[in-house]
Amino acid sequence: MRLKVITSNPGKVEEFRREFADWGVEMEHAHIPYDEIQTSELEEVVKAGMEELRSSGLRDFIIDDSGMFVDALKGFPGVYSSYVQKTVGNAGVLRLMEDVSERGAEFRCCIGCDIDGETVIVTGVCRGTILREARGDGGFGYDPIFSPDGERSFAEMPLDEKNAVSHRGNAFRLLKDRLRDLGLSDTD
Ligand code: ITT
Repeated sequence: MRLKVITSNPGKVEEFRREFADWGVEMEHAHIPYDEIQTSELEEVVKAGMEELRSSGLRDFIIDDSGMFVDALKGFPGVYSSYVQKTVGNAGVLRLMEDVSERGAEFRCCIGCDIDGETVIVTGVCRGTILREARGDGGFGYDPIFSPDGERSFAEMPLDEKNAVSHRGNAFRLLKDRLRDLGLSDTD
């Protein structure tokens, strides 16, 4: 089985490859631009992206729209996570959180998969906290400032440990369940 992972983010491709390595699925990184519509729901972005890509004739692909939702900021940056990361970055988020004691946040990851004529859309969530300073060199994006256990940041965890608890890892597990239900897995 071969799937194109359509993203501008090589970090996501690495996570997909690692997670699907034991499934005999080959993940091919592809840069194919599609519109990310402006809405408050990740699922809506993914649905619209899948329709656009399918109507261009593309088949057997995966897209992923994710965001970090900070409780004290009423869910910001959320669907604006990409823009905020590119503009003010982790330092900007830490500045916004400087005098805030309520540090709760969650990552959400919505994955859309077109496979064998089927469309599957799943969402995974990971609760955690925003750290007081950036820590670690692994991962990408907000990984240095987000911790799922209040101790280590995602950027301080080996990839397998991040996948075991992360929003994307949780979405992977839901996706695998759905692919199994559809009889599309190489394993039981
Ligand atoms: P594509 O849309 O091209 O896939 P992107 O990096 O813009 O790539 P998103 O819109 O899904 O991806 O992500 C929004 C932001 O959240 C972006 O800055 C990411 O780096 C960040 N992000 C997504 N998943 C993350 C993760 O697992 N750890 C840390 N940051 C993450």
